[in-house]
Amino acid sequence: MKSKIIQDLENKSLIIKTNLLNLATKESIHIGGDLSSADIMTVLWQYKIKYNIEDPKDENRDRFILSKGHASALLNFEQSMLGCFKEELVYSEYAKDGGMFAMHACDLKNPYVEVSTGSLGHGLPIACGIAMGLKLKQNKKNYVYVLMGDGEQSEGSVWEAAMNAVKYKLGNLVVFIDNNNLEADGSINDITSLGDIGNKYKAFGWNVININGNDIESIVNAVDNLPKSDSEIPTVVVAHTIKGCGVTFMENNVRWHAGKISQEQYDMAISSLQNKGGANNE
Ligand SMILES: Cc1ncc(C[n+]2csc(CCOP(=O)(O)OP(=O)(O)O)c2C)c(N)n1
Repeated sequence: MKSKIIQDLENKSLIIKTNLLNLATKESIHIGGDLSSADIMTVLWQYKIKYNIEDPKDENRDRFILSKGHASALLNFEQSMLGCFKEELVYSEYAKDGGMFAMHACDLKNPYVEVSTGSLGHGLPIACGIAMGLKLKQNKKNYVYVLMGDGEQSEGSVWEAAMNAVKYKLGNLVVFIDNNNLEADGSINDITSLGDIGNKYKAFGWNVININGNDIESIVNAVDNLPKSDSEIPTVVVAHTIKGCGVTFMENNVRWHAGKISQEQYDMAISSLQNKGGANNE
């Protein structure tokens, strides 16, 4: 039987996915990659990350960097669920001029965003700098979490950072890769021929964990068993996911990298989500 913690997180993830679909009736969002990352983000934000909603700059917070910055709507809903701001604000201000929430994560508009992202390949190098500062200069124990896409791995800056994370022994750095096998306009293999991501990181000296990234229990198990932040090897969790997870007509369909949905599509999407409760729920 599933524990109460797992059931609670599954319910929360379902709410987040529903919120994303609600928003997608009003605005074009990156729905496919939001849905593939939703279970990972729910475990991180509603279970794992040490965060003070009263003070987003609290020096004892864990850091989180959304390197796949186009999934900003997902981050917004996770943070509203945590209590950083009201959910209604996301609906009224997302992608609006002068509003708090941009289509890509923006720290100038939203104080709960650690670092502005959207241009792929920048999150990991920035996270390495932050992790070095925390560990080597300040002697702090906080973790630095990063969420990257698999398409994003084709940016060279990712691999420069991957080498440096090992060189500087950044055991406080934990990267999740949303390995949904699709990017904006095609499959990863057709575009970059990435091969086995985990083996590549292993060759660079990382601690590699492979999980089903659409199964809350597997994600919780991974974050419960992370090396201590004062260890010396950075960790990458390769999360095998489905783009559009939970919504049958969006799953593995590159058409739904981004888009707005009609009322009819919304109804279909919600009934699909409720039937499945996400891809791997029993
Ligand atoms: C440097 C850079 N090049 C191109 C883009 C345009 N772009 C936005 S999302 C995306 C696809 C990213 O694929 P992936 O990292 O797999 O994200 P996911 O499928 O998880 O949404 C691209 C190419 C960008 N944002 N930044």
